[in-house]
Amino acid sequence: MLFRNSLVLPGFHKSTPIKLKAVGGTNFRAVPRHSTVARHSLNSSSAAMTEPWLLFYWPGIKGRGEYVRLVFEEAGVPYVDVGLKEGFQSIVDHVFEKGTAEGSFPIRAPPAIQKGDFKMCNTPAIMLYLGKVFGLCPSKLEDEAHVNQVLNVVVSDAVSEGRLAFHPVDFYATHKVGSFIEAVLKSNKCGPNFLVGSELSVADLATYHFLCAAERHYKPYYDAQEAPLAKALQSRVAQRPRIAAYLASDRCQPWDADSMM
Ligand SMILES: N[C@@H](CCC(=O)N[C@@H](CS)C(=O)NCC(=O)O)C(=O)O
Repeated sequence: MLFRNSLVLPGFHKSTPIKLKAVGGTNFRAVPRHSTVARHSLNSSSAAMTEPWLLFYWPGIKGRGEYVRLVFEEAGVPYVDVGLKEGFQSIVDHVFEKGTAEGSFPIRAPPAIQKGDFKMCNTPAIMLYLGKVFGLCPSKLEDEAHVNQVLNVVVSDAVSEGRLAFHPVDFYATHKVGSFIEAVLKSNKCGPNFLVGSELSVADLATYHFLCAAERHYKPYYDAQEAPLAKALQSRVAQRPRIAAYLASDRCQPWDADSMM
């Protein structure tokens, strides 16, 4: 695959003083497979460069963690499978107890990854990120968008909907998305006006509409969520001049009757 040539991970060939022994990956030195300058190098301190990649996922099952393991394994990059090494409780501690601790971008559920002080969760998002870092994603914007599309169809929609056949429980009640959004807003160093940074992004638009859909279709759960920052974001987005004009127009369609849409 041509796009692999852009690989990456400056500093990873150096000896790495890790506290936990990294496993997996076929070639620890390998990482720069090609000597070209990385298309997507890690935007981290040099200290973070020497930190190991950590994967947080439940031990004992493939689960969604498998998608992430496959990326590390194919890239030949060592990683610490923290759940396998330290057990189930370590995932509860790292993801749920410390996952929304102040000082870093909140994570919500496993799988999650960490390198230095950078953490993130959500399987397709992790795959796209690692794909870029490890040279497993094409560089042309439209090709990358198509990879992202496939990830979201396969690893997001299909897995979630398939999983519901086995666990037909109320999604909104169990997934506590409101508290995650609240934690993200609280963690924003630019203030709680937007989810990331100091300007509106597509993340704010998505969150706005998700909250509206939850309010519409899961009202008791929505009302029960103590998420004042998230609800304030929802109302600010609705009041943005272009969004308000759109909502008042006949371009804006009615809700579907029986889904979160
Ligand atoms: N959309 C997320 C879903 C994450 C998720 O639901 N993880 C499961 C394990 S596969 C979990 O442990 N969830 C606990 C929770 O949501 O509280 C992803 O793709 O990573």
